[in-house]
Amino acid sequence: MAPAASATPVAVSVWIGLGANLGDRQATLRTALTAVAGLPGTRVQRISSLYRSAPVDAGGPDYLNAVVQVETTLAPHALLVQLQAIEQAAGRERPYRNAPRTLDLDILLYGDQVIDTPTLTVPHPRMPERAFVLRPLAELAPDRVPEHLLAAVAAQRIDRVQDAGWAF
Ligand code: PH2
Ligand code: MG
Ligand code: MG
Repeated sequence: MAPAASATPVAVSVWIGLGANLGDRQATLRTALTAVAGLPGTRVQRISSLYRSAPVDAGGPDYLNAVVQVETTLAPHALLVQLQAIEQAAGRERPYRNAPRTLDLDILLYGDQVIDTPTLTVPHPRMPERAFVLRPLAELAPDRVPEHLLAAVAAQRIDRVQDAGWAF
């Protein structure tokens, strides 16, 4: 039988990467998590540890990075628009590619979907070469992070931040 027109959209598990290397990085990431938790149709499932990492293919101060797993009924591009609004609210500027930033929110995985549009590519295309994505993602979704990828980025400088204040 076909679903009723008013059927509730199915919630999908989505993993979002968070990064910041300007300003009060940890405060910005916390505020961003609160904003993500408040998005329509969205529930935070788990948050990874906090990591400090050297900039990859970029300059500026060290980054703080983490990954959050949500369940959301937002469609991929609708979620992207919402995440960009949260970046804007954090004072994000885009003077050049990979410029230091107050906040970066990237959709890493949207369920099992493969998305290739001019504005959104999922899985995130540079994920496999970035320890600052793979390490926190492996905490939450080890089945999505093969060991050989972790081994390949083992030389990148990244440290888990021991900070009780990060626990939510
Ligand atoms: N983000 C980038 C480029 N380089 N390096 C680290 N360590 N962390 C990031 O979040 C990051 C980066 C572009 O989004
Ligand atoms: Mg990014
Ligand atoms: Mg981004």
